[in-house]
Amino acid sequence: MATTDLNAFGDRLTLSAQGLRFGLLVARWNDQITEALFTGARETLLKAGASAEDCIRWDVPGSFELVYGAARMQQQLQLDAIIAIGSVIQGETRHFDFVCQAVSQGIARLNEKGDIPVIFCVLTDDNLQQALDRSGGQHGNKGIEAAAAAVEMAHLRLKN
Ligand code: DLZ
Repeated sequence: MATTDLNAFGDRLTLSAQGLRFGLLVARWNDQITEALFTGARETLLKAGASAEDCIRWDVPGSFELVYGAARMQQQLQLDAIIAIGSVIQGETRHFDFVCQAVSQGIARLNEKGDIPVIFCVLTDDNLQQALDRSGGQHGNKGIEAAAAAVEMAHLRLKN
């Protein structure tokens, strides 16, 4: 499947999210983008049968803090999967590289060591247009794809 059609992942989701509990962790940096990703993810979970009460949202300042937030969610909440939502956009400094590296490696570590799967819903783009294109624009919404992955991983965890 072409990765440019992010909405198709939601269309292909056949597993039910009924009775499952999800943590949605939202970074405030580039909130125009992260709110759209959150909406896409939440609506997909609801459509798959999750209840609104079982979609628990926490906010963090930026993508760098997603790792800490996800670790606390793993420890404190009874969840079936966590979706870490962020948007990192290239600026003039090397900050982009450090944030991208920290959040991707941090979330990978949480997946290795923790019991609850953490889905990487972090856009890492060269510019705002690329982020818009992937948060409800011409390439769909990565939040939808992330929610479909969360449901699948929640089922995998329960089965294995
Ligand atoms: C500082 C910073 C910069 C420059 N850019 C972004 C960004 O594009 N996306 C994002 O989510 N966060 C950014 N941040 C903030 C860091 O993630 C973090 O919140 C701060 O460095 C404080 O630890």
